[in-house]
Amino acid sequence: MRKVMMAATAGFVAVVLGTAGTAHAGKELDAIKARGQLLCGVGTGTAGFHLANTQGKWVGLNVDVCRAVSAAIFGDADKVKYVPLTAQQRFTALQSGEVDMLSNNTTWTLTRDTALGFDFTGVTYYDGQGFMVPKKLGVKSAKELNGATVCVAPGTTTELNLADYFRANKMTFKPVVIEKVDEIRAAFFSGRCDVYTTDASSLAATRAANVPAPLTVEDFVILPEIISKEPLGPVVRHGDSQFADIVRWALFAMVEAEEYGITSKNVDEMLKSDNPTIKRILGTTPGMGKALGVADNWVYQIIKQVGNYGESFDRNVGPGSPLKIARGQNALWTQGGLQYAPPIR
Ligand SMILES: N[C@@H](CCC(=O)N[C@@H](CS)C(=O)NCC(=O)O)C(=O)O
Repeated sequence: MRKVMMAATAGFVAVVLGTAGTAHAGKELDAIKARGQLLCGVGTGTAGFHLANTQGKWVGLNVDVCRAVSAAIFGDADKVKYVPLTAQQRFTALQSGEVDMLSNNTTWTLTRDTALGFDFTGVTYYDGQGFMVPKKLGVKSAKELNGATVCVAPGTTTELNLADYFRANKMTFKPVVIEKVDEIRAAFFSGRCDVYTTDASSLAATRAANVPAPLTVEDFVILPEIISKEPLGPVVRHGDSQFADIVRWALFAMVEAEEYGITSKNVDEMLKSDNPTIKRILGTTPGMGKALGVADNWVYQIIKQVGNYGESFDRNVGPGSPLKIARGQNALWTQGGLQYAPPIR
């Protein structure tokens, strides 16, 4: 009996060791490869994050995460079909397989990560909920919003935090609940509501890109209060850990590359680096790609075609964009921020 058990244990160990070191393709990854395209669920149109430009090309920080995943899987950042979704539509779209992943300013919460059957793979952008009001109202603080009419999107953490915040501060409000973001913006700018509340990044995007003439940016103020934590990140369905790992490490690779000074401009030069960490990251020392189940030059492809996290941030939402958002909490941990990638080793 003891012998049998030992033999069984040895067999188990052999199986485990035999599989270590190579990733096994899961069903989602197989389907993506067979299709030759990643189906990425994005928002319907928010400057800096996910927006189809005048040529119909999707651009933004969230779009870059889709592109990074595509570069890791296909060696080509362009093998992505973008599926624009409202906040209300996004979870059904992911559950039903209409998209492989979401990269659309979805907040990581416990219930979404568990009961809805999803896994969050990281944080693309650390955000928090804010309020925007017309300057002419003369409001300086969210605490002065008692009785206000508030525009908000359904199926969001925004809606829930709004109710909590007003209740906690013994204030009342009249919600104007609108699903489509362009209709929310139109309602707010036409004065149908006194206040627009959403993630502060989306308020900044809306103020920078969507104010209709003759109104100007100066006619609107974003109030100082941030009433929640909104860690926004990519989401996948439960069931294919390998695909989840690829999405997780594609974003980490962008962050890690920034930390090690690897950019889209210098990545070819960096291939000659003899720094052991950089060699592992870029695959000149092989092994990391194999462990993840992708090509060993996966990070090279991401950085060459998409850029590192800082490049993407600056270009899409930072100083190189109309949004001009400060790095703040989204600075690297080495710069006092929260962006931190575990080591690629
Ligand atoms: N982060 C909040 C709010 C998200 C939100 O309002 N929505 C998305 C829709 S997925 C958005 O960015 N809307 C603007 C757009 O569609 O571009 C949440 O996850 O509930």
